[in-house]
Amino acid sequence: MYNQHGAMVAVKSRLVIFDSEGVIKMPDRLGVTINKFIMGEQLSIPHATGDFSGLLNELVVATKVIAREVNKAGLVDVLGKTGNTNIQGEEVKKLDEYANTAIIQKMDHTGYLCAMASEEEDGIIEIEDKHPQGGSYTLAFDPLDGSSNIDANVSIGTIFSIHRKISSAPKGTLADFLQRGSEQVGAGYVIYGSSTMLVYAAGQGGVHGFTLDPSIGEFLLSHPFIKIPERGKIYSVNEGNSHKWDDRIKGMVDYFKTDDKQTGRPYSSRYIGTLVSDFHRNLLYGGVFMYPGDADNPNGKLRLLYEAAPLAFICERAGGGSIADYEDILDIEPTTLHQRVPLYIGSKGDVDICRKFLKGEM
Ligand code: P6P
Repeated sequence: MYNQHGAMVAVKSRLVIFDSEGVIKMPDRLGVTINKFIMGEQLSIPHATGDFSGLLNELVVATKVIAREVNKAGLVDVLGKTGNTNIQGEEVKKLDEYANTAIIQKMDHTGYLCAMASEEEDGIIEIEDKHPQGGSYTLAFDPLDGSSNIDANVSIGTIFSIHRKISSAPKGTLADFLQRGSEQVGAGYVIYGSSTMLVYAAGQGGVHGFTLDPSIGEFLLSHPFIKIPERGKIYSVNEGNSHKWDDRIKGMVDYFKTDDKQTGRPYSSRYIGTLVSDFHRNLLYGGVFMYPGDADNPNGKLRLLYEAAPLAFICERAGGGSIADYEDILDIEPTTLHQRVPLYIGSKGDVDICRKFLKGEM
């Protein structure tokens, strides 16, 4: 149940943290702050130095800063465009830029990172010499996913992926980012929606959700040990692209739309247009999100390193599945920082059906 360093286990669905002196009973599972939870997980990792915990806790603060600004959107001049475009050729919104800067400025002097990568930055973000050097981790992130929805007050999010530094160079290099998703040491996302929620998984641990209580400024444990249903009843895809799909994709989407009570079909169509929000709903309710490659964009739209891979890490830890064409997302060897991949992610049973269509077996 626990080792000499302690551990955190679910006992009769209540969370207790064991430490070397004894048992710290949770007053109730809603009273657990994310910081305490992260420390609890660290207790169960014998060789943990505390750097990973420190990194996560600093990142949590950055997301609170972003949440504060997102929640003011519409009241102060943070809406609208900056007039710039990013490497993706997408218009950069003021909140995009704010979120990007908030994470970089919060994380660059912690000493935990060797480098960062952001959807908003062309190359990797070096840790300047004036800051502590020698960090053991990389942080790749999409600072504000779904930003095209900002002005319409539709939920948006931050996605992050953490790898261990593997290069021998003194500073982080591109090679430290181009690692398979299965090598991630942690990943997560924040949704700025009806409430602000942070979901993460680390190491071999489970998937846990925390909801921000604005009255105390703390993320409190609200969804411990999230598991995605084996099959869902929801499919999420932008059918406006269907004229560009090949027959495999058309057959796949038609399958989910076909009336067949025996196999729980038709599924309901739900599409928010913000990846983290569509993913999060399917994680909790079950279902499959699809962003296929098409005639115009054979590799689809979504990015591997800071969108598909971190969500795939979360999904697999929650018992779900995630594939690109028919290769597991977590097995893909990245070649470039901003590479795009087709994405099929969600309930294992539903993703297996996608895989069969992609292989021409259905
Ligand atoms: P489309 C948002 O711009 C985003 O990057 C993801 O959050 C979302 O899933 C996708 O693009 C939506 O793309 O082409 O359907 O508008």
